[in-house]
Amino acid sequence: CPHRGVLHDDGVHVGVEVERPTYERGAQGVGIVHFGIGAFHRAHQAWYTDLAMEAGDRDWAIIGVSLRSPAVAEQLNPQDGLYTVSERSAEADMTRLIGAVRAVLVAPRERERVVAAIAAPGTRIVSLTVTEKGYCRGADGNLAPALADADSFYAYLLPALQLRREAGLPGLTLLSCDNLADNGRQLECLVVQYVERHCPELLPWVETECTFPSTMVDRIVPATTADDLSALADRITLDDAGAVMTEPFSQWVIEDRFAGPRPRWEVAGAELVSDVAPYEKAKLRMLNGAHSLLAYCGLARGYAFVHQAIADPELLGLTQQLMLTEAAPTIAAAPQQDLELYARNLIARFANPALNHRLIQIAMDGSQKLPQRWLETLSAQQAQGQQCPAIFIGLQAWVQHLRGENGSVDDPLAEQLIPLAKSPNPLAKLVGVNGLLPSQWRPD
Ligand code: CS2
Repeated sequence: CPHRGVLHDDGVHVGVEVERPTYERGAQGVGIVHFGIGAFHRAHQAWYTDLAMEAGDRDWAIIGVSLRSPAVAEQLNPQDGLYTVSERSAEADMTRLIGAVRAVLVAPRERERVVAAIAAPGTRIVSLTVTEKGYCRGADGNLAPALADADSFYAYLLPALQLRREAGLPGLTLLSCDNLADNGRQLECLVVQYVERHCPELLPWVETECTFPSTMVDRIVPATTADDLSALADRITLDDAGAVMTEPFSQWVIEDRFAGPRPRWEVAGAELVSDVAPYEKAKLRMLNGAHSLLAYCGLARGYAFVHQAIADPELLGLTQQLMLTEAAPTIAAAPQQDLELYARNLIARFANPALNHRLIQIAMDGSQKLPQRWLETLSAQQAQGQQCPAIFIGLQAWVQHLRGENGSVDDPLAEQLIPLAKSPNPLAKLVGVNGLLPSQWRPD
């Protein structure tokens, strides 16, 4: 459309309703390298970093790294890293232009640049949203050497850490922003195992100079569709190939354990705490647990979106049961946490009709998600002699999903899981025997 502008650094003419950074982007040094620059990072950590820069912080620009696909680099680099975040609700859409991302590297074809970016003196934080499977864990939760290959983030991190040590540079804060229980501890164990295997002499330096804070990250960010892009372009009279759509709500709780300086993310509402566990457990078991329940049960009933599934009175009841009767009693809440209020707010967020959050997006990678979302609740309740009927119904719907009843199955363990789901007595095989769940779920 000839009337639409294009995003780039010199002269961004966006409509008046679009908020935009007032800081000087060109004057910002790079402080963060982020692995996995998908829509979630752009609507969450990069958004917080942008607002910290807006509040006066300097030199926290982000180099984004894609481990596989060149898609985000192709969207953002021609736009000088600029993109918009739109917060959508029934009432209105609010759009902000984000200036925090400097550039996007495609790791397999820019190996040296990725390593150099992490090894650069200005870099102090390496953050990750590589999804559950990106951590390359085996069934026992330890590093699976066969998975942690040259294309995993470990292969870029290790040489960069070696360069930093040789140059006498400070260590890094390695910040997992994925939906794993104890994500900081898990990342620490896995990185230590990788370093032990490939360069044991670096280990003492990693252990003393680097930190691995745990985080709870929360913002619902559906995959952007072509229709979203064209509706946005009409509204802001600008084509943005990297636009992300999200909800007004956002939460980031971070364990205050940094190896060096950090942006003041708290100016945008991040909470720095000494123990993330209660927030992380509530989020994984209540929000994500409910999401997976709505995904498998909702798809089975023919719904496509979260807001449709939660409008079904039976699924609403099941979701409330999972959150309040099954998950909440397994969580030792922090004094300021009110889990009933949390559940009410989650239902309202799920009902947001403007988000168009697809159930099939949530249904993917069940083998990686269900241990921390359902099985930990189930195991804690079983230890008290209690059953979890809502989770049980969810597990049955997951088996149906694995049998292909909602279309093809997108899961790294699909090949192993599908035959089990199709065999007699599938749940016992899928979830473990004797009512005892291993802390890391094994498919066999
Ligand atoms: C969702 C999450 O796709 C999924 O599995 O449950 O991405 C969820 O939207 C986020 O964790 C919300 O913070």
